[in-house]
Amino acid sequence: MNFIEDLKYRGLIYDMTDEALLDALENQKLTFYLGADPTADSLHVGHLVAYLTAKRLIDHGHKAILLIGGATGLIGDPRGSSERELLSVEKSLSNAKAISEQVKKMFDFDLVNNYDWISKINVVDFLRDYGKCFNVNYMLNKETVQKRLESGISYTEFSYQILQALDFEYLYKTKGVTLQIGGQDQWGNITSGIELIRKHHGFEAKAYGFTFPLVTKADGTKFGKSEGGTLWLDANKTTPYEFYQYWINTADQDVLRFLKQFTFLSKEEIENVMAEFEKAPHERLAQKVLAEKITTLVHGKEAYESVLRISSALFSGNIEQLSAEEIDMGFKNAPSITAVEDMNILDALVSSQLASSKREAREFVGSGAVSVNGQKVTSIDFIITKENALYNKFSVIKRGKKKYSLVRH
Ligand code: 629
Repeated sequence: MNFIEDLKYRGLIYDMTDEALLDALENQKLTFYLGADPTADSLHVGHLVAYLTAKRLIDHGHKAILLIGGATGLIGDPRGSSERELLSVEKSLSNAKAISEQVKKMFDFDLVNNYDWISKINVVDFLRDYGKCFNVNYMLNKETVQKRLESGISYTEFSYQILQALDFEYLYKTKGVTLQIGGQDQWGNITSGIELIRKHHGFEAKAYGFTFPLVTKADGTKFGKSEGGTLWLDANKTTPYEFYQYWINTADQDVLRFLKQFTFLSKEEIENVMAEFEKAPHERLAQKVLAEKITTLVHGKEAYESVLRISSALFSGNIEQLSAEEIDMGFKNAPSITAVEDMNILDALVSSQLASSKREAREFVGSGAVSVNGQKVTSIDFIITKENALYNKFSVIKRGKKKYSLVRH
């Protein structure tokens, strides 16, 4: 299977400028770029396909430039049905720094920031050199603009496509960039850039674009969100354990598509995994492989191994095998209480929501369903103490097979 067949197999090509791109992608060494606006201090899983696709291109011999939108982030790519709130310059700068560092850890890109050239263009030059190249009717026809005509769009956001277009032209001119990639939502901005390159450099100027489809889920819910909100790539915002849980919970109907788009396994390897998986879907082999690959890529091997230890300790109840950090991570979303002094087991069960009343708590203890730090509790007078806590910090209460709460001392 050649490179293009592989991209197609993974369903990574949604729109493309022309068929000649396929030959160029297969047989030439292109310099391409991908842009990200610093709207937050971390990337999230919704960005992953873009970076993974860039990595596939790099591995095939193309050169990648990651553009951080220091300037465009201050304007706001029109999205959804309402105007974005303006980002402050300080926030944009600090976000840009955080994202650059995150990307550097994961991938091998050259980084540029469009603030470096856009902030130097004065308004007269902007209108004469760039504005003049865009017919308003052409701009109004872009899908992202169309979607906002009813609810309203400011001149600021309306101008965004010109800024992204001039980036492409700037990188074409200064760095020999001839391809821009992005998600489906970026098609209008990418084609604006190609239009501008032709206007400035003549109709024969060769520049390409392609987009990949937005990731969807079979159940119709939005990809990349869980009850805890957005799934960030920053371990301080979304723990590796939460991250892993998201992928391990992938629906059977989605898992093949995700293996293609989110891993570097070959077609043959994916087919082998799927064949095993289909023999015993309840064992979730495909989800396990997916979660392993993507957690390792984003958080590293050690974090992935920690996640496995946490999962198996939560399953077996042998919490005492975990490090303090692992307990913290594993119980982030479990009910927790802070104890300033020793605490009776019944009170702890009730206040940490594992029992609805003291009477119920007594029944749970009486039937042997309760344990603390892996030891079964046999008396309703049992006291939870800081001295007996794991790392003198945590007491983990377990009720039944799966319900946990955490007492922090
Ligand atoms: C200046 C800015 C450029 C080229 C691109 C850009 C950013 C672009 C954008 N991208 C999204 C983002 O930053 O808004 N206008 O969050 C996001 N992108 C990755 C994929 C995307 C896209 O970073 O392209 O489709 C998400 O999958 O929404 O000169």
